[in-house]
Amino acid sequence: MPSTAEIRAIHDLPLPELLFRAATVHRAHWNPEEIQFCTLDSIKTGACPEDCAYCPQAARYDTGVKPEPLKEKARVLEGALAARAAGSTRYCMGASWRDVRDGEPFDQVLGIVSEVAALGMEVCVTLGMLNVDQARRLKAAGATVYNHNIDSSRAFYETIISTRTFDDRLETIRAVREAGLEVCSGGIVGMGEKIDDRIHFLHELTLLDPPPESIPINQLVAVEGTPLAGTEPPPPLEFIRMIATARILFPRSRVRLSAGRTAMSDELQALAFFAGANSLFTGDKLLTTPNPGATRDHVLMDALGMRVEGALKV
Ligand code: SAM
Ligand code: DTB
Ligand code: SF4
Repeated sequence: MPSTAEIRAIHDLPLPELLFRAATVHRAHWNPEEIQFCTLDSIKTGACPEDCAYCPQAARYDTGVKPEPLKEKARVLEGALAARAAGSTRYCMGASWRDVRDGEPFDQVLGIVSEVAALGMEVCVTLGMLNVDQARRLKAAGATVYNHNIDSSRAFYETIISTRTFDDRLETIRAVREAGLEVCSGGIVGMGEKIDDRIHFLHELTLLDPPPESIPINQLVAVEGTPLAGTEPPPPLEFIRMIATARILFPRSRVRLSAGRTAMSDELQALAFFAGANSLFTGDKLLTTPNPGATRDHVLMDALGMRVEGALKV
């Protein structure tokens, strides 16, 4: 495993060298002309009891997000069908829960998971903390992967979330692994963290054995009403350094260019793909905030001469 000093040395390479190395690793393991399209669906929105400083869905911040109960299955399936038609091969369903509780709502989620899986899509869910038994039930229902981000370094994490610990996050990731689900875990850049926090964040990911199959790198969407409102976005090339370093450290993982794309130019996104990002969220909305729609993303793929990976025939 690389040390934090070794990760920092990669991260700080002269940019052309960093990009060259990342692109070389990328080509050795992936088709660099293809990008996986995923679509998010917020199946239960807002009124979350947690205090994640970045999150518009935390009940304690006045962000204008309208709380909504668990979505009906038919409405989720409509969304999944539309996403599949727009080229998405993975449907990611998020709930603003602190943790999964056994009972009716979780049973409903299991029903939704099996029907989305029946559409031939990879199914990802992110429902907060869970135990091994619950992870096994999700897997049995047809889920492919569970998203649970470590968000940042252990030290910085503790300054942005107080209602659960970094170790709680790692515990859930262990449960997900034990159940045989793939792990999707990444974090957020641009919350005011230092470069060293980003290095420690990547280092924590290297300690997960095996590393996550997919690593979302989000740029903070600074939402009015959250404690992080007004935070300046990170310098664009610092964001690219994170993508490139993640690609070098995790040659076989998907690196997902996640939240924050509405604030990025086409050129910056192209650079992220060159640096090894090979997945994105498409669709008008992430969970509650705007995102470039599928039409925009198809135009981008065409302009770059790239393709959507494995779009299913409908
Ligand atoms: N409640 C569950 C949880 O916290 O694990 C699942 C949903 S939560 C919204 C999923 C992830 O979205 C968070 O872990 C965080 O990394 C990311 N996220 C939330 N708000 C964000 C924002 N404003 N900008 C960028 N990423 C954000
Ligand atoms: C991830 O890392 N990013 C996605 C997904 N996993 C669940 C969520 C981004 C949310 C951005 C803020 C919002 O739209 O509410
Ligand atoms: Fe709740 Fe997840 Fe948002 Fe934290 S990130 S406030 S747990 S929905």
